[in-house]
Amino acid sequence: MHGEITEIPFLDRKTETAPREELTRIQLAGLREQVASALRTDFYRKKYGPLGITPDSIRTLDDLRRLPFTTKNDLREAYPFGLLAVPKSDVVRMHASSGTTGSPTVIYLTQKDLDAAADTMARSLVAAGCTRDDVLQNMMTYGLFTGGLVLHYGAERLGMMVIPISSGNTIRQLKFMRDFGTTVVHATPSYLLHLHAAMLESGEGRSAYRLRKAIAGAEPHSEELRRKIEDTLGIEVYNNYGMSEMNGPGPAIECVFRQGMHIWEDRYIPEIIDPDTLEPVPEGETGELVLTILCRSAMPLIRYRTRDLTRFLPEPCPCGRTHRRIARLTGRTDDMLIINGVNVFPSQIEEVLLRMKGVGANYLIVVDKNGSLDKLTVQVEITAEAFADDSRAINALRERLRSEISALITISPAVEIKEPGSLPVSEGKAKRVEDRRPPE
Ligand code: DLL
Repeated sequence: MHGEITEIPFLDRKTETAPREELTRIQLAGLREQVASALRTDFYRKKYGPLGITPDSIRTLDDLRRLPFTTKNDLREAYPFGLLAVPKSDVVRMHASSGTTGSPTVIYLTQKDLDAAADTMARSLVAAGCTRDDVLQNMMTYGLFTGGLVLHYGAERLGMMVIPISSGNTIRQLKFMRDFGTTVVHATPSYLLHLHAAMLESGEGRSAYRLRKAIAGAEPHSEELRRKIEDTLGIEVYNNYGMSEMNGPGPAIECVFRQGMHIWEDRYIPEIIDPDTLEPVPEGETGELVLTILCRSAMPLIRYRTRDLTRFLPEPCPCGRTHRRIARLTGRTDDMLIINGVNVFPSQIEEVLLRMKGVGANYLIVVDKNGSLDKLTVQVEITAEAFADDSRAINALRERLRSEISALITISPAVEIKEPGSLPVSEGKAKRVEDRRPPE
């Protein structure tokens, strides 16, 4: 299957193939530094102080297991600046993603952190076979989302020509791909399928394009879906995993062998735990990924529970990298939905519904497919009083719900107003989400 692979590209061969002892040494030094940095934040001082955790108390890497976990809820509690470890004047960038409620999850970077994030991203792009001769069209959203700017900086660092077109407007995407000879795209897997459908619709086959690769991430996808995209577009698709808390799209990517994602262990310490017992699972078994970031000074995150389920692939990779690989993500341990690459917590939608006058007792969040893209519908019962109103008032309520939800979660849902008592009432735990997307 890999007979055609003749060259294994590296950005930093020495580090990427470093022996385990060397990686352990780097991780231990990095962890001590992160603990020192953590003690400069209000949040960790409060958490670590009573436990007597100091950099000197970390003697071997095994001591990591004695440190408490950090969760998304902790980030909410520390919002906005409780996890900042440097003076605000040293921060040059912030990014944010969805929190479970109104407060977003925010990260901060100094110039040095930003350089490290760009370098990590460049390393990932090289591992996936990108070169400075490539033209990269970044179809992920620019702004607070890391898939735009963090990937952009990494691609520039590598010397690729970057087209910062951002997401959406498929016709323009195709025109730019054609006119500028785009060779690599960065997009969610669902958007890649959508792109292919639009290509066919435009009457021009894939031969009009010079595309050879896609870097795909930000949402779960199966091996079958990857193959489907590869076959339809005639390109190679590289799975790329990250999260804004860990500086976005850089931490783990597939190398040219495309058999699991190398996680850059000189910059992150990965652990895989049983989400119930919180103990490490035996190497190779599935559990929740826990990450400690070592390449950020503005905002430490130690033993951060990603909620993502994966496993280590213990066999050595034919590429020669020593940084361990993780398997394709298989799900999450919380109720976060990923809709066209955007993270949505049902609690965010509930928050809007609960504060709106006229909204009744029951609601249902439905996620479905519209072609290859995801579609979000919020079905909501309104009160008998509101239901008795004229249709203009009901339409106005629907529009307010739509715009307030979309202001909070950044995607616009369809809102269906329902008569009181018309939505199914579940016995026991209320069922608030119906994910009707077919398993790919
Ligand atoms: O999605 C960062 C990113 C951008 C990664 C571009 C890759 C490419 P968040 O918005 O914080 O950040 O969402 C992070 O998305 O915890 C996973 O649940 C999911 N996710 C990200 N990449 C993958 C992937 C970015 N390759 C959350 N496969 C993570 C499956 C993924 N799920």
